[in-house]
Amino acid sequence: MTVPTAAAAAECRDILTRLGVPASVWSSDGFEARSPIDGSVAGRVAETPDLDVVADRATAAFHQWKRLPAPRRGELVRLLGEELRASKDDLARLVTLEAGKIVSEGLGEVQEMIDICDFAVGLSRQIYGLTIASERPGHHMRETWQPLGPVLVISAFNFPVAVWAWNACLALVCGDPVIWKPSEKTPLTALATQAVLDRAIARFGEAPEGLAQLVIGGREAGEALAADPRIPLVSATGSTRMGRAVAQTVAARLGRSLLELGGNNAMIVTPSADLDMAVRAIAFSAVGTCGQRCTTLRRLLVHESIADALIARLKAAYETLPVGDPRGDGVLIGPLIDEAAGAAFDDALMQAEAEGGEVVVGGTRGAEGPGVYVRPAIVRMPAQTAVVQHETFAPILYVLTWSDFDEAVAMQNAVPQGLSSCVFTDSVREAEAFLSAWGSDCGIANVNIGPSGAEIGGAFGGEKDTGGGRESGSDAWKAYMRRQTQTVNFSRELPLAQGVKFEV
Ligand code: UN1
Repeated sequence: MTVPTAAAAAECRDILTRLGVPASVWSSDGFEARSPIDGSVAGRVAETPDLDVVADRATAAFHQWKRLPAPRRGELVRLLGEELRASKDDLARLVTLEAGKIVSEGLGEVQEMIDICDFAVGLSRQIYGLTIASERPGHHMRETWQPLGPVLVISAFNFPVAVWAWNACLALVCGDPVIWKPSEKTPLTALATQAVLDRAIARFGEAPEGLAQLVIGGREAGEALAADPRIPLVSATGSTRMGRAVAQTVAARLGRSLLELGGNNAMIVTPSADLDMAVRAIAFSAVGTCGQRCTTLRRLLVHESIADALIARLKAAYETLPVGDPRGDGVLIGPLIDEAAGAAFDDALMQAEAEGGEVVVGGTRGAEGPGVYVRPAIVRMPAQTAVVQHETFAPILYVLTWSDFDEAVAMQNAVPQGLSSCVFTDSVREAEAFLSAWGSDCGIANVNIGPSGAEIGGAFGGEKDTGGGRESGSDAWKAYMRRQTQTVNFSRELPLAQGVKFEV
């Protein structure tokens, strides 16, 4: 493992200044923003004092924003895409510094923001409804999508800016103001993103005040806003525990929630699989982002005839994985976000061993120091025990074997979470069965690629404990709008539906 070289904090501050975030904002009292690279404190960010004002402003902004034609709203998002392109390197570097992602993944995250901007600009001219045949003569029926109102976006540390962009870009073109409560672990990337957005807003010229607000705060801030009836939609990304709490609060006031929660993603490897490809896919999806993606590969379900050979190849690959300062050339695995994540890694490995698991490789901590660096682990498990059922946000890959393909699919589905899944096979029968109604029960199902690294064009999200929400592409935009069924009578009669007679 390579040790951190230059103090991450100093670099953070340079970038913040370049991106236009004034020092007064990140050098006050409040939340400590630490770089996981070396534990240095990069800034202190004050909590947003008055959430009532935030909700009021968003409500006022809604009344103006919804009157702008959708393609005009799309113009703001187009400008945001331009600003993000101009700031890509700086913002990506800040993601590396604050979330610990390697350089390529930091850049990838900002690219994901740019991609959703492009998608949303196109969407702004494609908010299509339906026309419906009316049973009554001289009547037209149609279904129209209307702006919904302020959207609260609660995002997690692991995709500190892209998940905001998925939500915000769609919300803005749909006519909804956005309130963003980022993870308290990554306030600096949020401030920087807000500064980039502010430049787009200034160029746009007709955005109402309060159209896109940032709220710095902890759990209580998220809870208070989730309970606020002025906010019709709460889109939350994070742990299942957090999502359950948010969903209950929002449901109690009959609000709408869009949840993107934990995953426990599996890969089924069959005897016909191309093992060269499988090894590469496993490495990226199991150890990339240091195992801190909701789409991270956590369970490897291998046919018993190839298990030993595949594990041997993975063990060899894992032994030489470059772990270290994510800014370093060739480094593929940066730090865990904090010591609590390190403790969860240790605890899960201990529990796995107690439940009959055997650590094949990895599982150790790096040199002493404030950054939490670990060697990704592979653990052979006798069954999907309690630890395997649980999402530990760290690079631990559990390996299990099977003898019959139906058994493998049943194993893939036998966990509480339902985000992403995949099969490696050259058999069209197995591939299509996996994608069939009796195949994978997840929101995402792939063939011959890993479970992580989805493109923005598809709807992103999953079933069961993952929360059921869909964000990003396809028709995920409909969650951000209000559906209205409209009936227009252009005749001189007043016929009633279902043939009901009512003469007065
Ligand atoms: C997340 O980890 O919360 O599919 C999102 C992926 C990324 C998004 C992950 N595009 O891995």
